[in-house]
Amino acid sequence: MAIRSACAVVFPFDLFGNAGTGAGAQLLADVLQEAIDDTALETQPTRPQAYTKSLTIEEFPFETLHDVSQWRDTGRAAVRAARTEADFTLWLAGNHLGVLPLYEELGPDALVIQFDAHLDCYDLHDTTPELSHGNWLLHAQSALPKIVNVGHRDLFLKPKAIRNTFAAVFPAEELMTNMSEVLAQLRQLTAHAKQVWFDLDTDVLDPAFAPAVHQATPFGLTPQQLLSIMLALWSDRVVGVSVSEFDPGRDDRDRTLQLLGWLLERLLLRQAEASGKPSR
Ligand SMILES: [Mn+2]
Repeated sequence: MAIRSACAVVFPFDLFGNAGTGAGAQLLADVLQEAIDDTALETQPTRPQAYTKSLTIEEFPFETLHDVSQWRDTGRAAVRAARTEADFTLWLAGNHLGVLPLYEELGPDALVIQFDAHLDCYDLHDTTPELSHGNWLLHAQSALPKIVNVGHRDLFLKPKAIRNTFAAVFPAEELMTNMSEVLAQLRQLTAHAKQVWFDLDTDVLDPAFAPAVHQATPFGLTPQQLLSIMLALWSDRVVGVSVSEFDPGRDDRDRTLQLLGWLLERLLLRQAEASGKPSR
């Protein structure tokens, strides 16, 4: 089995909303580094060996004024470098705004399945007109990918405002009542995409399972729903996964950390193991 390479980019940008989430990106990178180190020490054959040798981790700090002012250019260059070096990219962002350079770089040929409680194209009275974590989808400098939201709980936007930004949206309540139909529609959408990206804003999950977020919204997805959708839609056209909005300072006994860490390891295995099933 050919080992496919993966690059994890740590992009702990968390300005303009939900400061503290940068530390979440760094903590998830620590989980991956621990998986690499532990696997290297293991003398028995284990499943993580399928990805740990070909996984690299690269961090972009935001510690100086220069780092911060260049964040969008740095982000786009980081996406390009990761996608040139590896078959698969993990993008560990601070707040959700930290995936904007990624979306711009993916461009209109890609399909993004975006798991988010919110539809980040808000233009309401309490949203700042400047770029923020709540309106970043309105601030792209180049053509965005086709975006499909899964799991939102928005109660504000009218269908026309949603259609301007999203190719399709599947609110969480639709998943609860009609999961198989939603999956069928998602399968059809992904079947026609050249490249598929999964973008996970941690707040898509119900706060009962993932409390470490700033905009905790009830009636969210269960971890089981999230994993089953991701695995059902997985194919070799899935080129990457991003995670954002995890603030460890708001976590409860590391529940969110454990959940996201396990999920990342599971998805790396899925990407590395040809069949996606554990070898026997
Ligand atoms: Mn959100």
